[in-house]
Amino acid sequence: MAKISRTLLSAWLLTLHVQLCTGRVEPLPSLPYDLQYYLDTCHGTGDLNDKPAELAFWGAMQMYVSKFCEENPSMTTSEKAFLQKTVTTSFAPISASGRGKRQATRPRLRKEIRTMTITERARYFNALTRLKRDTRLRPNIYDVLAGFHTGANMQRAHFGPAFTGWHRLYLWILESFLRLHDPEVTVPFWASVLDNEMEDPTESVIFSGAFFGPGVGLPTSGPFRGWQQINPATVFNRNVGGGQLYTYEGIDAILRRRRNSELLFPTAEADSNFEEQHGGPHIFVGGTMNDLNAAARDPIFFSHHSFVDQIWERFRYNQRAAGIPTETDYPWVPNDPRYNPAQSPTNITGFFPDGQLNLDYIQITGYSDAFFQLVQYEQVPTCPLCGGSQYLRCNPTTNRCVSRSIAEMRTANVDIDTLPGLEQAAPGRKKRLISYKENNVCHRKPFINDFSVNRLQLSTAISARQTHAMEYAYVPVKIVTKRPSNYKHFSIYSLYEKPMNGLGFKQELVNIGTNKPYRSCDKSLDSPGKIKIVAYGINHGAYSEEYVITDNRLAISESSGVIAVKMPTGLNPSEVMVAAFDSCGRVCRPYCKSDANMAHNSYFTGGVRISVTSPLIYGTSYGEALLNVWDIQTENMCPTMDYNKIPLTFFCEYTDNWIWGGSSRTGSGSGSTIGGKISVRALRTGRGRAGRIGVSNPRSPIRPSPLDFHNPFQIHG
Ligand SMILES: [Cu+2]
Repeated sequence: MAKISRTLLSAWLLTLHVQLCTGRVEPLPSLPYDLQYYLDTCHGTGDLNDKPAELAFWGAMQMYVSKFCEENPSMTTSEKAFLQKTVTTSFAPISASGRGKRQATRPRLRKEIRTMTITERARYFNALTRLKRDTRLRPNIYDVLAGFHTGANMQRAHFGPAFTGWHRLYLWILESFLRLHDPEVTVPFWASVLDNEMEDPTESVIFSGAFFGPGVGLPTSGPFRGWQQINPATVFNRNVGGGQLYTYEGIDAILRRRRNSELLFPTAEADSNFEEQHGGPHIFVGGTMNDLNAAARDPIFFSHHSFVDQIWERFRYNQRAAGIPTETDYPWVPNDPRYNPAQSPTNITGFFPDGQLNLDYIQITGYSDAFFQLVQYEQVPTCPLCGGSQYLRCNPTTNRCVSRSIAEMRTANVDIDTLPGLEQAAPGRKKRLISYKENNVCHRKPFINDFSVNRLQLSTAISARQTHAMEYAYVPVKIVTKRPSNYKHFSIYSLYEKPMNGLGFKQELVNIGTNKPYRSCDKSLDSPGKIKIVAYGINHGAYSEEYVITDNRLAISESSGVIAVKMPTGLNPSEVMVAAFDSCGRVCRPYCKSDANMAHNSYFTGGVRISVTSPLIYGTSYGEALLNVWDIQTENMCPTMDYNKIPLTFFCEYTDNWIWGGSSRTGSGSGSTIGGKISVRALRTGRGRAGRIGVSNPRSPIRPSPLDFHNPFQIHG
């Protein structure tokens, strides 16, 4: 009897809330203007045939959340003097005034880190640690430099033509400061293309104590052991295994081009989009590196960017050979709103706190040919010798060098856990640390990340969640996956090769589109489908990740997970952007509960508002969220899940639709796709793939840059 009335009640509730996500998890009618702008910029075309959705989405979110970051604190007079002197000295050979008297200084030679000697590696890591302990700038020089890559500077450094030049200058500055401590060191490059050739790149020697330290969690071993004690507020962590490392194919596509406009936003070609490719390793390293505003706290950032710079120099070499003037090939169209004004060739790079120093360098400085004389790169190691490195081997099948794994080195009895000559990273003086305001650089730490994506140690993740139980609300989500179209390992339940006649699968359901996967995706086609769910705060800076397993062998598979969002209060509902991707970077479409029938026209952008109005659909802990949807109380009954209590569902169907639509050409509020289909066809027709150079992209033609409007969410102090 009680059961019947409960059923009736739920049926009534369902009717009441039709067209709404019940339980106060509601889709936002439109996304914030600036977020929509970044989504438009980072994608650029109307469908997902030409780029992995995760890369485009990630880029847009990184730009959006930069507004929650804080800049470096103001400096004392002596700090300013020190910074000014060091930078002026290092830039003398580059700046225009120094042109005539460029000295015959020995070029800084940057090598692949696995081809360095043990001593060279130890000296590089020691110089980093000394910089981290050097309090001539507060809290220390390393952290101040890492703070350059945050907040407003993201506008100057990312998603535009300044990307390559800005990071080139940034590397130069870091290296110049390192050389205060050891005049011989240069920033080695991490050619992640060598790790990408491995069966499992997460096992690479790169993540051993003799190189960059552990790939999962805090730097508890390796060269940066002790960094947490030097400054607990800026410690980094990692969570290797997502995203995609550099591929030879991706690099070749870049090197085939001859103009920067073919590589850089907003006009980059899909297969040679340099900045987008560079995002893959950021996501792969995960943790702090996954958060662009904090990424430079992890020293692997600079070796990743050293490789980015090496690739760019190879590109410039080809430009020179083709007679193209490298210094002036800066893609810029005045008054074209797709170009961020912060990246005009004459705009400041913003490395130094505004108005505090009499020096800054303009964006086009990074395109200077002075670097051609000042920096040299070794080649990426090639077969058969692979740079003579014991950490690399030649794969005769591909004729490419491959990084060795930690296990391989152990088998060969090579010590991979320690690095001789490493200096102890003892904490600096306490007095200095106390004066450091903890929030002075971006403090938007990833919330859940100290477990391995690869191994899926979910229990660790759960305990990590519980430490934050008071601050976060936990929202259950459902994941429905369709068997990936390229999954060939198990054919019994195929929807493609052997249609399941009589089971009612329609062709349009099983054959929707070809969402572009990561290039390295073939390796990740294991039977468990790893679905990553991310939640970015859009009216606050919190971020969380969750991983859910589905079964790729099945035609349709279902699972559930819990996402953490900042706890809403009566006055401040929590607004978040949620998204889910499979391990190939393909996007899953978000639906609200009332759309449980999976009607194809009712997915939405994933922007949701979570408020405190009852009935609460979230829990105050991970466990409570689970208990909300699982009935384990009833005696003598097998636990049952009430799907009505799950407000969000992601359907991983490998669609090629761009789900964060909202093109300005539609005229309506961006992203208001609830109950209305994004007109993919319309987007496609407008999709110009005109000439390689110049203005070919019709997306977001009239949106002014977000710099031009007031930002209601700006957080200071
Ligand atoms: Cu950057």
